[in-house]
Amino acid sequence: MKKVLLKFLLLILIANELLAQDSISSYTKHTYMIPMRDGIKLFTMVITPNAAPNPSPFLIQRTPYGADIPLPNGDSIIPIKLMGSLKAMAKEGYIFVFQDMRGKFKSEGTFEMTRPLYHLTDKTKTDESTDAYDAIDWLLKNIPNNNGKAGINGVSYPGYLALDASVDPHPALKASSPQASPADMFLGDDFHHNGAFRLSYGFEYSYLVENDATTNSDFPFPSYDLYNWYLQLGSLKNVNEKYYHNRLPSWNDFVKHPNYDWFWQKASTLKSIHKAEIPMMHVGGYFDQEDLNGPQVQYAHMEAQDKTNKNFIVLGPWNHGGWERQKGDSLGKISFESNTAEWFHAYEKRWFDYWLKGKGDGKFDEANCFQTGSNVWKTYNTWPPKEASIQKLYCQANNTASFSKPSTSGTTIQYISDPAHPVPYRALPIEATYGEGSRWYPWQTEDQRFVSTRPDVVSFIMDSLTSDLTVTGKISAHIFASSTGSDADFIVKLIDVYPNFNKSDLSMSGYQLPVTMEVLRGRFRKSFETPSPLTPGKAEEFVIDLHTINHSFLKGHKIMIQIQSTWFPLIDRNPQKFVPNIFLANENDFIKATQTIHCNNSLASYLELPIVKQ
Ligand code: PG9
Repeated sequence: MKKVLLKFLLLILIANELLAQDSISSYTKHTYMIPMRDGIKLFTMVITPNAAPNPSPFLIQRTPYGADIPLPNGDSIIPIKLMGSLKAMAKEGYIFVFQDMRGKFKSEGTFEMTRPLYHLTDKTKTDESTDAYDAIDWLLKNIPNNNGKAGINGVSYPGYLALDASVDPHPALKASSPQASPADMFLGDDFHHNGAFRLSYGFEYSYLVENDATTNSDFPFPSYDLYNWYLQLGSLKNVNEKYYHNRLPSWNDFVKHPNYDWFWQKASTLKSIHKAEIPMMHVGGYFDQEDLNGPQVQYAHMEAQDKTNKNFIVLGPWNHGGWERQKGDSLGKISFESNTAEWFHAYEKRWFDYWLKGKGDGKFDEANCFQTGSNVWKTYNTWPPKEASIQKLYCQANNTASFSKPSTSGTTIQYISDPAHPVPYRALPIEATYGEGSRWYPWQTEDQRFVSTRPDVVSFIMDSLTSDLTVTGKISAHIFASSTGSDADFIVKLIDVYPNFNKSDLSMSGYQLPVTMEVLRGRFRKSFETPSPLTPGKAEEFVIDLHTINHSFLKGHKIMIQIQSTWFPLIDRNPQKFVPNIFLANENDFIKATQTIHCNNSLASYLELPIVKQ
């Protein structure tokens, strides 16, 4: 996300010669060090409209990535190229506020990764919620011509900060839009998914924000393709021994807290943020490579207590923050046939205009969820829609998939999973996550044919569909499997296989689009708090939450289920032998294992698909 933030801020800087172009107001930059309740001062850039006819509301973003822009205080600027919805909002006189969070860039204090909401249990403590509160309080009293109202939004870490700000909010904070915000870093966002450690991301991101408080840092990799670099790294204990030398707090916490203990639970917004106190619009992308889960689970969690209808969700066909800076008309090779980001910008403006300026009728649909495949925006009164009928798509032993339960007894499919030759999660080269030319951003739409023929990846494919089949809601996988090892990862993908021959775009012939995919670390199959070994050779059920989707598999396409046990270096290698802490495993703990997937009438592996009429 870092690159995006920098670009965003630089785009505010537009030369004065553009001044007379249209109705856009000119703005002035001022910076302040705003005192928090504990005396720590936070760097804040305030961009105020020069000739706003009426008092304006604040729209605030707080960030770990650097809030300032290279322009002297008091300079006049024209925000003609602001990103996303801010550009349209700027025409109408919002006061834009960008603040460095505690301990980053020009702010004082100490950075703490996803700082828990300490004030909830100890009123004397500060956190991201109290910092937002104190900043708003100061802004109201010190920035002239404000209308007494504030909104907050942001993508990813700034989205997480918007979510935190909405807890015990300042009375002037009238609306919040956390976008691509993580919710739980052990269960399903940046650092772990279902307990499996996201190696390349965890390693590179902790360096990015914690190597140097005053800037963003890229780890100095000696090579461009990092597949082999990560493989040669060997056991994760080499990270501190060879590179970090216990210097990065987040890496040390990964090592110290390999299970879902108090540390992860205290930082989980699912444990601390239960209801919408002010209007909330959660925004997420189905192909978000960093925080796909957060918006979905946080919305669902808060919806359970939403008695006054303040909780809303927008889901689009986007990667991480894809609605901010792109048109949203495509991702990788997949077209969505319209500018979905532009649709969202207009919607977000309408949202904040209503809550902060009283403009519009205030009628917002509960859920706006783009449907991929058919490529249309859909609205829903409940999300996911209740009318879906759950059908089980079964894996069959001859590598087929069908909606009927296998009738044969004892049939299984086997593959050998070798941590010395892990399956790459995307086609090589694997560039540094935020490095030059990185293909990290669209990887979740990548054609899976690059691994489908590997012997350690098994596929189950349906016949071509004779009519469209729309799946709207939560997908879950129920895989019955055994292993010769005492620990194992299972990665499950739901794939849309395009027709074999596409005359109008040959390169899409037979394309294997992963509609959704997820990993489960086997040791956590019964409990994320207390891992337990597998019994070699004993079949067990592995239940994997594959998130909420809205996808039409079109007539002529095929549905495919794919299963594998490594996904490297996105996910660290499971030693496949149960060890107390994988971060401290020895090299000889990593062993080959034979995985057996059961597809028979007594142990039938399947995916649950919520099927709707359209
Ligand atoms: N995915 C990033 C992040 C958010 C929150 C905590 C840690 C990392 C981001 O893009 O900001």
